Amino acid sequence: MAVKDKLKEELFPTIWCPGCGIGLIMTQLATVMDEIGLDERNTVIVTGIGCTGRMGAYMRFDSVYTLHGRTLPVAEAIKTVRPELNVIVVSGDGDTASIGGNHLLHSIRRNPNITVLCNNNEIYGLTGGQAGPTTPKGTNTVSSPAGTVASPVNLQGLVNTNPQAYYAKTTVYHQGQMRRAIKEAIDWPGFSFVDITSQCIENNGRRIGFPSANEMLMYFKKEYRQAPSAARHLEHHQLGIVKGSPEAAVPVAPTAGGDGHSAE
Ligand SMILES: Cc1ncc(C[n+]2csc(CCOP(=O)(O)OP(=O)(O)O)c2C)c(N)n1
Ligand code: SF4
Ligand SMILES: [Mg+2]
Repeated sequence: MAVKDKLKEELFPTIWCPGCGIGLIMTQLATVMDEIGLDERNTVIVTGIGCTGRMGAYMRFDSVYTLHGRTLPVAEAIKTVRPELNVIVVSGDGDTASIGGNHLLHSIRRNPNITVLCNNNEIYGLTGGQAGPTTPKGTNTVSSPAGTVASPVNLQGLVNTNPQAYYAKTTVYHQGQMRRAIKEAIDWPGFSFVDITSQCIENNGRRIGFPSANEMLMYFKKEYRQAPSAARHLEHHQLGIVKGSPEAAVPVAPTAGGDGHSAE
């Protein structure tokens, strides 16, 4: 098999704008799938609504194009009835953490063995550039022309409320690191989340001052730095992986004489 066999090239060009970061994620995901032998017999892709959600249509896999924000319950249901399948969710920041935010909280704590790739372009791309849950404070958007007033949601913090989960931060510029993170996340025996900073040049980038997608990529190159490998927490604009432990202690039901925690 080859990487291109994972893609429905007959449907190209894609619907995405020239310079959009989503295609870079799709290519790296297809590369990893080829490397580790994922195909339409052993893997299903679940996507949400938004520009990111169109990825399922371009990959040669069975995929479910769910309602907006509903990727995670659908993915968990598939994993429950077909545990032998690899279940990979591909979802935008808005889909994952705004309308899908409540599902995100509860998927994290249920710890299903699924992988989430979040295309974090820090905007509602499809609908024209409204502020989303990860939009940095002060950003000028269609829905906040004077700058957003709210702080962005802390995806790392949310995922790491589950000590058994896997969280990785990467960008579409750092393709080798992105591939490593996607591969490890798919291998992880529990909830895994890859938070991928990318560019929406059409409905965000130009408004905030980037003349082209390339300038956004160069910004990611300049701004993002690798965290020390032993880091247990990634600082702002640090790339890296924070692995929980599948054996980490989690609260368990109290028993007479017990302390309410599993043994460490
Ligand atoms: C129930 C519902 N509410 C709102 C919408 C409109 N809508 C479609 S996509 C979207 C946001 C997409 O943003 P994101 O998930 O970040 O994806 P992107 O387009 O940036 O890839 C919204 C609000 C919808 N389709 N369904
Ligand atoms: S609107 Fe933004 S996120 Fe959507 S395809 Fe265009 S560049 Fe990509
Ligand atoms: Mg988005």
